[in-house]
Amino acid sequence: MRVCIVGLGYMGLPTALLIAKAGHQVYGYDIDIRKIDKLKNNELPFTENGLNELFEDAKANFKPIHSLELTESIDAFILSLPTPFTENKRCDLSYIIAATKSIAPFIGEGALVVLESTVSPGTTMGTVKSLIEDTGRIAGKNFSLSYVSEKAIPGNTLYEMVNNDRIIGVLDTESEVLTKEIYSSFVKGTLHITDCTTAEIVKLVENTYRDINIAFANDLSNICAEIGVNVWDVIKYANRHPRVNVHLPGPGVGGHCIAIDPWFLIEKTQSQIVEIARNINDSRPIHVTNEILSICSKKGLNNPKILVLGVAYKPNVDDMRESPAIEIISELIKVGMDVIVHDPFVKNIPFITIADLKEAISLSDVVVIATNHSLYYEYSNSLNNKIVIDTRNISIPGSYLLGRDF
Ligand code: SAJ
Repeated sequence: MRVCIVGLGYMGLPTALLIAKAGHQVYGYDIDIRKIDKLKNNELPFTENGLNELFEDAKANFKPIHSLELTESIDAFILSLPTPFTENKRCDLSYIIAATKSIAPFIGEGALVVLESTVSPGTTMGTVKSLIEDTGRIAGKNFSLSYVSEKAIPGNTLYEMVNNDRIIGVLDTESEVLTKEIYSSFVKGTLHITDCTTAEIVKLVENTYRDINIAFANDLSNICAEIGVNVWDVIKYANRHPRVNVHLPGPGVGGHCIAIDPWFLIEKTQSQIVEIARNINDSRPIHVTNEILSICSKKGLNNPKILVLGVAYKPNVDDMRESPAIEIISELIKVGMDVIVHDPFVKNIPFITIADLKEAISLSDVVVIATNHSLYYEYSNSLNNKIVIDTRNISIPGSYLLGRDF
């Protein structure tokens, strides 16, 4: 098949290369001209485990393009575009709308359009379908349509894209046949077929399930601290039950998925539990900040130097999108605290950063563990004479531990 991927980001580019490696002729389009130029120069625009090797294997069938005005006809377009989060907590479809309008003139008779982005329910059968139909074609008659989400996690993207099951939403039988022809060529997991809106909701439910579970763990950490027991032990032992899987408490939920997708799920409807969970998790950075301030004041510290360890939203990645650490640091600075930060992965941190961890520790009076990067476990002994506030249970004797002490 001749497949055109629109949007060569963290998901779109690996998908394009996997399809190309499987033997299809793939065209990769992105509005970012620099990205296309890089790919044409044999350079990848970002790193991911195994991506270099995949690029080598896929090159013969992969063509980065500056314009959608192709001479060859395309059998399938795959839209893999960002859906930002608006200020009023809604799914911003502007990239999808623009991309759908730009591919619409090139959708030939019988071609397939696949939406891969995370969207609010009904987007494929609503916005995408009607924008294409505005050009005079009818879905199911002149073109096919489907929704396919991915569930890959940074660092393990390629493995998960190939091995995870896929939930594929289709308009009709022809859409199913064409979509399976593409995805069965590189996915080893099972392809489950349903309708487009169900598949969109499934993607949102996966992350909402985790958000609600983490909110429960966070609530539990408040309960345990009030009673004076260790929430980490409580969860560890509760999870010995074969059907219990309580997630872990922490300073908040970061990243561009779990902190956002639940809002898309309830965009057109209402749910108490989803909203409560979101609000519990969103309130965590402030809860932790207040606790840091209260510990400093209890200890009689006047203008202490506070070192925050980790600004990434989770361990061993360089991604600080929606990171709770950012909010904690900003709040501390806002109330006049003297804050320095360290992170072994994140570049261009917008706060005073000390690159050398030993030096950062020696400069500080109070150390806040915001992210459990592996490196910090090795340094737990160097923190002995510091006031340590641990939000991730990295086990430092004498520390103030979230879910036991606050
Ligand atoms: N967190 C907790 N407690 C936990 C687990 C996580 O506080 O028990 C926090 C983390 O510290 C982090 C945030 O939640 O700040 C999210 O981290 P994560 O690793 O759980 O999730 P993401 O956002 O990196 O990736 C998720 C994954 N979804 C699920 O596990 C259901 C991934 O599979 C998806 O591909 C991704 O969202 C996505 O693209 O939707």
